[in-house]
Amino acid sequence: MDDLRQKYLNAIADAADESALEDLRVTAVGKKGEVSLKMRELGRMTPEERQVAGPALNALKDEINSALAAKKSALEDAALDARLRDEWLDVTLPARQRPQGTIHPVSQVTEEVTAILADMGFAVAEGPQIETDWYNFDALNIPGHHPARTEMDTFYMHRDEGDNRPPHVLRTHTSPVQIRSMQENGAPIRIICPGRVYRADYDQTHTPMFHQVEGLAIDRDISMANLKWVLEEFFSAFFGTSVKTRFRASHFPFTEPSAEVDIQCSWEGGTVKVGEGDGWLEVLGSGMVHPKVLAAAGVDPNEWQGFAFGMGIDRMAMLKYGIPDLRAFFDSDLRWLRHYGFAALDQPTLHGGLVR
Ligand code: 2NM
Repeated sequence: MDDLRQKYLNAIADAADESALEDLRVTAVGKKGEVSLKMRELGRMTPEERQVAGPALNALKDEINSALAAKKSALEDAALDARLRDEWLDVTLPARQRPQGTIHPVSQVTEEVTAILADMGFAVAEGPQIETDWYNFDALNIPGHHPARTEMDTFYMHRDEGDNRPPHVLRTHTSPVQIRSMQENGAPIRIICPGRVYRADYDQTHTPMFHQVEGLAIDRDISMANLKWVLEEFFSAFFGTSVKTRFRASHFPFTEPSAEVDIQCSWEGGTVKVGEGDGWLEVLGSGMVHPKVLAAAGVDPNEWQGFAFGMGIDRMAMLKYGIPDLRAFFDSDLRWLRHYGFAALDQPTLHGGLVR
């Protein structure tokens, strides 16, 4: 029995891993293991022999089981120590650099304009960038012979011969969104429509795609006086300083009367500064919505009236943030985007004064 004990205790001590240990358990104390076979011999012994051998065999079995358990836990500890040694992480290392985008000035200014006008009760409306010529022109009282409708100014969608759908265009202004909103919601209505618009024009100050925001306020007694207040309030909030405005009589097919709006500025050393000096800068078109336009949108012009205005977002961004060249807006030059872009968390709020 001592030989048996020594043999198994040594083998257990030398076991390299848990599977070797399991093999030893089976050969020593398993059902057909060596110790178990010895226990079967107890039956053939005299009672006196059995009284000595029985407890001794049981003690041996317990001793081997304890040694197996102790070795198993020692192997587990060793495995854990090895993992802790090999698999460590240096959590003090600086994080990897991740590419960091910026908010485009057009997005930033769209948010700023929206925040100011939303605070005055205007909701944001959006619509398709491909429109029928009815929504883009006819509903806005722009007649068939008007120069704006020619292919010189407007992008027409290709149409196969025999295609009987009405002509489609890339919208040249966001006014069709306002027509659609009036058709859907009727009056009273107060909305702004920011978005992309398209005109066949490309030079120093024009890109074939640019951004516009148009406003519309229709109710029973809205007048030019309300328009003037909204715009003066808007420009002062946008530029963060009180800005004088100048209304000049003008003409648009979709408004009557119509006014172009200039804002006060100074010209010094080739740079424009808004809200100071005695110069003027044209930034906006506006007027009282033409009765024919209201009627086309399903709003009764005998009951309702109101103003509309439109301005270029890209141009407002150039003015506010001193960006000299419009074409660079759409070059996707990363150096330009990093220079003129805004941090993602630097969002405009009214209480934050809207300024950087
Ligand atoms: C401008 C100038 C004047 C305008 C008119 C409308 C509509 F759809 F309500 F008739 N929306 N926007 C408008 C009026 C736009 O942009 C220079």
